[in-house]
Amino acid sequence: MNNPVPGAAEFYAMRVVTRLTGLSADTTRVWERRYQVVAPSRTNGNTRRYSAAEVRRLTLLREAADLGHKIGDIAHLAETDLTRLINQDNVATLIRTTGRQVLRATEAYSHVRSEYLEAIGRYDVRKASDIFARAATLLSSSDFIFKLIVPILKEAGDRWAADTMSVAQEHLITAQVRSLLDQLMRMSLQAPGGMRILVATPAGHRHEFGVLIGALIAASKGFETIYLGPDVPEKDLISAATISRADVLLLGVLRDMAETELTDFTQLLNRLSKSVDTWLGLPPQNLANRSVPGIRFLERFEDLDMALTERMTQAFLR
Ligand code: B12
Repeated sequence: MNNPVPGAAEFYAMRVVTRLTGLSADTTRVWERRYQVVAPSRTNGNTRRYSAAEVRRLTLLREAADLGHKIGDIAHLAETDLTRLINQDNVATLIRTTGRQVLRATEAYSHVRSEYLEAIGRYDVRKASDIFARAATLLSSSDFIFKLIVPILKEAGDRWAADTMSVAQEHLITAQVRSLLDQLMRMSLQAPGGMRILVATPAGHRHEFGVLIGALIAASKGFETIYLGPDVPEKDLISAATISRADVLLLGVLRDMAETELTDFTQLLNRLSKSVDTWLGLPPQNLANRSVPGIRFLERFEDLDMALTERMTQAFLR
């Protein structure tokens, strides 16, 4: 075939497509041949190359098919209709899987959250990760993060503070959320050359849940997210940002700092702002100096969501 050879950076080979969409190569080819769901370009050697939009479409079709729709019935649907169909079914299925037909969606979420925390309480790691995996496939990423993960981490924090959750159980949850982040990153349709965000807490700050949630939000919005974890020294933050050519460094702090530590922290932020666009997530009552030039302060996850959208729009318009 003499189609223009797509640039390697924008088009995906079958082996990448199967990983991103969760479809086998055979199914992808059958859907293409019988239902013309996508029309990939070909290289000079006649090998298929799929665009990011085609990968997204195949992923949506796979999700809808997993929810019980026949491919013949959905193959012609536009992306927006497919997304609507999947979201409607997700809530319906979530409610059904809880076994209570009349359960309202909010109650279904709280049921799933307690099921998860009970499994963690029994150290039933398999059950707990099954619950996450099921919810992750059934829900939109934003519902999954804001209605399940954020409240679970907050509840875990409260239980830990009330001594009803052990350090080991807290570590289990953290490990599961990290692994979710990995999966989200692998599934994300981030095109090479897209926005990259580094996420960490600075040295001396071990509260990790806030930045983990931040990392999940960024990954779900398509940012290439590099999660460095808690307690990262300044020189590592700077070199990681430089070497990875990150667009944004997202930090988070939770605990208060004494006066000298606050002064040092302001200086750290000053230095970081000269190397990379730095954002800091923190509680509203935290005494950190909010007037450091070049630093963006975020007190709620919604603020982060908005900042990420703004950053994507700027990059798009540039
Ligand atoms: C879990 C926990 C720990 C765990 C952390 C485990 C981990 N892997 O993260 C461990 C055991 C390590 C720990 C240690 C300590 N902890 Co602690 N910890 C907590 C706990 C129970 C939950 C915190 C949490 O993760 N919440 C989840 C976050 C996401 O929820 P949130 O705070 O409501 O977040 C909101 C905002 O703050 C903001 N936000 C927060 N982070 C981010 C990040 C981004 C990117 C964005 C956009 C927004 C954002 O947005 C959220 C929505 O509005 C809290 C008590 C509590 N119930 O909150 C104490 C708490 C935070 N810890 C506290 C303290 C004092 C400590 C220690 C000093 C205790 C000690 N004596 O050793 C050490 C300090 C460690 C260190 N050097 O940093 C205090 C802090 C008090 C203060 N005002 O300074 C708290 C409040 C407990 C208390 N009431 O005294 N802790």
